Amino acid sequence: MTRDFPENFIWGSATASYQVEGAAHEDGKGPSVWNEFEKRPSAIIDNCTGDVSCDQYHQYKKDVAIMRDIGFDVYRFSLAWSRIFPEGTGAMNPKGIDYYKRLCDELLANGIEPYITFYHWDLPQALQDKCGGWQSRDCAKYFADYVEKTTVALEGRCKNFFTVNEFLGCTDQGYFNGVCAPGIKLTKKGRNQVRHNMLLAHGMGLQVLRDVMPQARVGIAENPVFMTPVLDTPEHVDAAKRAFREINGHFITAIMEGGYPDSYLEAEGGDAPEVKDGDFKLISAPMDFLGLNIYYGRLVRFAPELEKKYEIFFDDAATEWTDCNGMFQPAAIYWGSRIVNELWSPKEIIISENGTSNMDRPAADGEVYDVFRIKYLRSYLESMSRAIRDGVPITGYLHWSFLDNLEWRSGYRRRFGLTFVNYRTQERIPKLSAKFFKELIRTGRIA
Ligand code: GBH
Repeated sequence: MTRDFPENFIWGSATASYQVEGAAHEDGKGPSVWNEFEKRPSAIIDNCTGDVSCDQYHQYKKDVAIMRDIGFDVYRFSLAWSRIFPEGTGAMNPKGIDYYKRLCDELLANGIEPYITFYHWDLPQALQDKCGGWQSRDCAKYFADYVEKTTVALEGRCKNFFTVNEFLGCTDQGYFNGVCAPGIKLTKKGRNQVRHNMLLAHGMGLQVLRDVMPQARVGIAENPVFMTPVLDTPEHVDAAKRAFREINGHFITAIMEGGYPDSYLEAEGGDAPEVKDGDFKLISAPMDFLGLNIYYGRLVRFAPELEKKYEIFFDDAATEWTDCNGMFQPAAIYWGSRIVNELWSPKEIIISENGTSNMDRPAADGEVYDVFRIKYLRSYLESMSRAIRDGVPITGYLHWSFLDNLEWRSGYRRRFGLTFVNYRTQERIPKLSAKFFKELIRTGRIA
């Protein structure tokens, strides 16, 4: 049988600190903006908190054993900045960094490479209080400092790093819509500066990593708004590429091209962010890989009658929905990665997240038959395999998520895991999809 994926393809899964660790106020950890935000009534469905969550802080050995059984090459997780630096800056908390050393050691002992995300939205609350968090350029400096000291302290245990996970989830949702921590509603001008400061944090973080660990491999994990052309014809594909580049002008386009595109600057006018000399040299420094979190996209058509010459369909009429209101759009992974590749030819693309949530529950026999997730995986992986056949340099796939966890303001209801979590007992049950994934890794084939 022929393989769908090469021998050396990298398989794994991803989580984030606030979503899985628990131990929110233990061993000297300082509060993050999410620990503060969750106290607001109804900020999170059911008013649940991240205090215990999946308790990975204590359960990590059990979790790594399951990962080993599935056969992961890689586990992508994020560091809780305020566990390592309770004040965000200043003194390091030895117990905090020790946890991540133990986690890395356990992974390495089981043949799994740690892939660390430095920032997955849980800013130390102390920095929010001190300088307004990402409203201040200083926050990028604090971030670079945290990246530098943490990398040195990990003593080479980890070699692959994502600076920032999904800019928008912090910038716009945290500081503009206010639906995520820290729950602030700035003006457009304020928001645009927050966006810029986060880009700068990525750039400064990348630079210090180059300085302190020349052999490190570094990238971002970004989920731009992906575009799928309505037809695979040159004019529609071109329209999708132009739409993609413009709508993502403030993040991925700025990083890959070393500046904000004219369309963004024109649209924002007097609200455009303040950019200092040298910012974009840092922000657009070459990365070793580009991580794309791909869940869904938008349909685009060539529209000669419109000024922009394209139309994006926002009505989702072409989408199939999951039982958690999620979207099923396998084509997004093919078109998302292909368009990025055609626009900027990154050295390497890693699908740093992809997955779906359902109301999974154990059946009478104790197993969790998440057949929808298997359908999802089959379809998205076919789409990914097609991209690879067409020459898109995808080298790895990290499923979101390893286990059910705290889905931000959607709480614990939406279950994204390959592994079921009983939040009362902290029991883990690898779902049917975990077995699917195990076979996929073993054979390199989509079952
Ligand atoms: C990611 O992005 C985050 O990085 C991660 O922390 C989060 O848990 C994960 O997605 C899942 O949401 O139900 O298929 O339509 C956050 C943006 C918003 C993308 C919700 C996925 C739902 C996927 N996510 N969206 S689906």
